[in-house]
Amino acid sequence: MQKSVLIISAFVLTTFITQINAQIKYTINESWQFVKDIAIKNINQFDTQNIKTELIDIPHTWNIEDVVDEEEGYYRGVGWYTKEVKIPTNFSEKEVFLYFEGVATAAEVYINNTLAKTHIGGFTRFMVPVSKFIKFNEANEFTTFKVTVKADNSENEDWPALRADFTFFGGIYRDVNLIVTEKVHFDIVDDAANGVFITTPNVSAESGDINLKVKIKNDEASTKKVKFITKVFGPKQELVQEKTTTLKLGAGISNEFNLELKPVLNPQLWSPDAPNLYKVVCEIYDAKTNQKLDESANPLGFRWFKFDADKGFFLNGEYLKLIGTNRHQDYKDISNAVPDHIHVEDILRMKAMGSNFLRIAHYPQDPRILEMCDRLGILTTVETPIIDTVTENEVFTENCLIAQLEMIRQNYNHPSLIIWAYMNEVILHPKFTNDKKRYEIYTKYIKDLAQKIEDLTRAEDPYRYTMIPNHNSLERYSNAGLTDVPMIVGWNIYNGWYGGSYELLPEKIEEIHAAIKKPMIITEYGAGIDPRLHTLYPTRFDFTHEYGVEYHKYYLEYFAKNDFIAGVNVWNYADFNSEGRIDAVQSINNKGLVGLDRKPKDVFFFYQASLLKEPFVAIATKTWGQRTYVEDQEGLGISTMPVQVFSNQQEIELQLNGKSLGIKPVVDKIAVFEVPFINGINKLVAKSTNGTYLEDFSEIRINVLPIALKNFPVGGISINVGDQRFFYDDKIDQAWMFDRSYTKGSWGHIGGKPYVRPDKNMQQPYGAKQTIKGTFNDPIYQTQLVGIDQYRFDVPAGVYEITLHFAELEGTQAKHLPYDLTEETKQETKITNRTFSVSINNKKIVDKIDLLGQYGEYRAVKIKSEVPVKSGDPLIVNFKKIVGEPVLNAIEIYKKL
Ligand code: GCB
Ligand code: CA
Repeated sequence: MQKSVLIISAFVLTTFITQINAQIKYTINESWQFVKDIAIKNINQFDTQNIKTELIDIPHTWNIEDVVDEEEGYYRGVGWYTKEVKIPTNFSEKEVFLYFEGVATAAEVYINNTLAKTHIGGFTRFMVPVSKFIKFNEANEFTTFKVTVKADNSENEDWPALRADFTFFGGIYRDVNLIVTEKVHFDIVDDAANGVFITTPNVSAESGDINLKVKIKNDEASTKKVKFITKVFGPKQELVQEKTTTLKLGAGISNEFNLELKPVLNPQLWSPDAPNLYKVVCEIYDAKTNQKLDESANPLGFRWFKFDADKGFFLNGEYLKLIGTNRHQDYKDISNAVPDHIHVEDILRMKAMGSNFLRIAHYPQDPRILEMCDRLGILTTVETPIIDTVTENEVFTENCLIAQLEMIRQNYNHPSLIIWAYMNEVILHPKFTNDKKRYEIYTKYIKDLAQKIEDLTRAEDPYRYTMIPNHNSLERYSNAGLTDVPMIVGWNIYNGWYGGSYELLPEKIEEIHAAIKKPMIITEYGAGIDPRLHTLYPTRFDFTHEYGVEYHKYYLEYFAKNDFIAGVNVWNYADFNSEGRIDAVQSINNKGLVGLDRKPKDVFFFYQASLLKEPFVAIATKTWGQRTYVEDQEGLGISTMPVQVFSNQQEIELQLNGKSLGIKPVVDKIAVFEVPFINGINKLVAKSTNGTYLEDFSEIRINVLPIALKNFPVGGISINVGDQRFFYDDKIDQAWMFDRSYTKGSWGHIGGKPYVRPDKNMQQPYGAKQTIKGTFNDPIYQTQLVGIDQYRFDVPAGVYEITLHFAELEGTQAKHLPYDLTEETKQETKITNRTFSVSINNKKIVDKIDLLGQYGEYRAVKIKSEVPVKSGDPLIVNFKKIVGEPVLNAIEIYKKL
C-alpha cells in the first residue's frame, strides 16, 4: 500500500513537471464542500469543522429542485464552497491563477481565508491571481492552499439583470480551472481575456489583413527581452505564415503591443457553408535562454459583412438571410450547470436544423458555444443582460459597463460573432409611469446608460455591429431615444401568441422599419408548445404542436419574402426554466423548438424542411406516438386524422401499414394526408417520389375508441373535459382524448360550457392561466366544463371504476360567494363560490363538494369510485348544483369486470 502511494505521487509530479513549458491549465471541479446558508455572513463564520457541508462537484447550482417544486420562489442568497488544492511546491517560481468560467451572480474568492477577488456578473469569466496568497512549503514536494468561494444569487438592485423571464440559478455553475504560467505570460488577468486580440480590418476574396494587439505581463523584477513568434495556420493546419519579433517588457506591468502581419492572399473565406477556420498561435520565448514562456492559440476567420437598413445582411458580398434561434444555458434536471457536451450537442442540433444564426441570449454563455459556432458556421450575436428594468445609480451603471467590457474582451477573436448587443426589452417594466416628468428622467437615464455602453463597445471593437433588442412598442423605445443609439435595432414580436393574430405581423414590422430606418433583426418570436399537447383545432395560446407549426409557418414565409429583415431568431431553441411562469408546464417557458430534454417538437422538423438545402422529409408524429381517439363511424374501428409531412420536395408519398395513401403535393413545406388509423400499431412511411432515396418512418399506437361502448375498450377511456386538445402524460404513458357531447348509445357530456378565463387582456382565453398544484398534468385541469349536468356512458353490464378530476379555477381573482357548509358550522362562514354533489347511477359519490373550501384554488382533486351497472342500464354521472355551477375537468372510466 505504502509503495503504490509513493509511485502515484512520483508519477503525478513528473506529469506536472513535463507539462510546464508554457502554461498549464486543468480543471479543479471535483470534491468541493458546499453549504447553502443565509446565516453564514462571512468567511469567519464558514467553519467546515462545525458546519455540515455537502460534497459536490462543479458545475453546480443549488436551485435544481426548488425551481420545479410547487412552492413559489426559489433560494436567492449565499452559497459557500471550499476545497483544498494541492500543487507542486516548485510552482512558487511560477504564477498561479484560478480561472472561473461562471459564478452566479456575484463571487468572493478567498485563498487561505484572505479575500483575493470579488466579481459581479454571473455570465462572464474571471481570473484570480493566487500566488501571493499561498505559503509555499519548501520542505515538501507539494503545497496545499484553501480556496473558499462565496457565491451569491440574491436580488440586488446593483446587479444586472434585475428581473427577467428565466430562473436566476445560483452557484459555481461552470468550470473552475487552475492555471500556471511563467513569470512572463500573456495578460490573462485583465478582464480574463487571453491577451491576444485579433482584427481583420480589410478582407476581400483576394486578401485578408491580420492585425494583433497583444498584452504581456512581466511579473519579474526587471525588464525582460523576449522573442515573440506568431504563426498563422490555415484550415488544414498548414503553416501560412510566421513572424518573429523581439519585444522588451517593462517589469511588473502589462505591456501592450500592436503587430501587423502580412495579409493572407486569396484567403479561404469563412461562411456558414464553408466555415474555414484559421488559427493564430503566439509564442513568447526568453530571448536569452530561448526557453518557451507562454503560448496562446486563437481562431481566425476571414469574412466581411454588412447590414443595410433596406437590403438586409450581406456576408462576403452576398445576400444572406440570417435565420436561427435564441438559446438559454439550461437543461432538464441539470438547470444551468450544464456539462460541456450539452453545449456541443446543442450547436450541432442547430446546424442540423439549418440555422445560420444564433442569438446568445440573454447573456454570454460557456466558451464552447462560440467555439462550436466558429467551427460549424453559425453567425452570432451575444449580449449583456440588462433586462426589463434598471436601477438609476452609478454602481449599476458601472456593473453594466464592466459586464459589457468583459464580454467583448473574452470573446473577441471569434469569427462567428458579428454583433455585440446589450439590454433586452429594457422598458418592459418601466418605473414612474404615473409621473410623466419622472418617467422622462428614468428613460433618459436608460438612454445615457445605453450611450455609455455603445461608446465603450465601439471603442473596443470598431469592426462589429451593435444592437439593442426592444419589444413590441415602437413608440416606447423611440420616444426614449433608445433606437438612436445602436447600429442595429432588434425587435421582439409575439403577435399571434400573447395577443392579436399573427396576421398583424407585417403591419407591425413595416411600421418599425419605416420609422427607424436602421438595419433590423427580429430578435424574438415564438409560440408556446407543451410537448404533450396536440389538437385538430389549433388556436392561439393553446400550447399545441399544431398551433406552433401554423404560427411559425406564417412568420417564416413573411420573413423570407422581406429582404430588409436582416435576421430572425426564434424564441427559443429549447424550453427553459422560468420559475414564475404559469403555462402548460409549470415554471417552464415552452417556446422551444425542442424540449428541455432536447426532444424535437413538430416545429423543429418544419424548420428543417424550410431551411435545409439537402433533401428532407419528416412525418409530424414523432411527438405523438401514443393516442386515444374515437372511431369515424360506429363499428368501423378506424380513426381518421390528418398527418402533416414536412419536406422540401415537390411531392411526397405516404404509406400506412404497407399500403399507399397516395401522393400529395408539398405546399409551403407541408403535405397533409388524411390517415385512416387502425386500433393498435400503425406504421407510416413517407417517401420521395422521384426515385432518390428519401424516407421517414413513424410508429403510432392508437387506442381507437368505439362510438358505441358495446365492446368496452379494455384499457378504459381517459377524457380531457372542457377542452379540444389531446394530452399525453409522458410520465405514466397515458393518452387522453378531448371531450364530446353525448349521443344515444354512445358516451359524452350533457350540459355545461367550457371554462373561459375572466382575463380580458388575453382576448382569446384557453383554460385557466394558473399553475395547478398537486399534478404535473396542468393542461388537463386548466380546462373544465362549467354547469355540467351529466356525463353518460351507455355501457354493457359490469363493474366500472370512474375517476373524476376537478380543480377550482375561480380562485383569488374571482368573486367568492359566502356559503355555510353544514348546519353545524352555521356561524362559521366560508368563502367559496361553488358547492355541488355527484352521484353515479343514483349512488351519492361526492356529497356537497366545495373545491375551494376543502382543497383550495387551483389544486388537482381526483376521486375514484366503483359502480356496478346492471344489464340495460347506462352509467350516468350526475352533477347536482347547490351553490354556483358544478364543474368537471376530466373523467376516466375503466371496466373491472
Ligand atoms: C421576451 C423576453 C424573453 C421571454 C419571452 C417570452 O420578449 O425577451 O426573455 O422569455 O419574451 O417567452 O415571453
Ligand atoms: Ca380538462
